[in-house]
Amino acid sequence: MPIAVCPGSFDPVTLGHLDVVRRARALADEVVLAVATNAGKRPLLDREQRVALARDAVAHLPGVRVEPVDGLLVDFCARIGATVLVKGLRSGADHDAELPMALMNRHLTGIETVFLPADPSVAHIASSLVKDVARHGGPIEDLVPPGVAEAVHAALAAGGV
Ligand code: COD
Repeated sequence: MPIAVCPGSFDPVTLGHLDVVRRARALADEVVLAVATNAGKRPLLDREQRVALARDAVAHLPGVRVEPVDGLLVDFCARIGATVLVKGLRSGADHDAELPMALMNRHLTGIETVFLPADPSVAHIASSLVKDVARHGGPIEDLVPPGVAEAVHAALAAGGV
């Protein structure tokens, strides 16, 4: 059975990400949540925080671990013997953003990407919207795993954007 990698920025990890990870685990013996850098996004949380929050969030899931990724995602996958990437799709916009990455990753090493349609119960959740709601004083506790809301509020209070 393959090792699957669920990559993302996880700034912060949300209940939507966790749903994808859980469902990926049903398809693979081992799932690695890979905390990578999206060159197009400036993160609110530093990578150590994103990794720590994701580790707490998956601690109860057997066969799931969290790793930071430097450099190309496909090189990380090759190093750990992962043969498939698993990503969630919430909308046509996600598809348009994800398809070029899937094709480029396959061009680079032949790795395939499997897309899971977002579960309707979490399809409205995006890390960027979670941060925006928090910035404007709205409630985010029911969008993220325990402990994440506090970390987001603390980062915003410290001047993060
Ligand atoms: N329901 C279902 N899926 C969801 C939900 C939800 N509510 N929320 C997010 N997702 C999915 C997203 O569609 C995405 O597939 C994944 O979860 C991660 O989302 P984010 O926003 O945390 O992460 P991104 O999109 O910023 O991640 C981009 C990467 C970091 C994976 C990418 O930039 C990358 O691979 N970087 C490493 C360097 C590299 O290899 N670059 C070349 C890429 S071709």
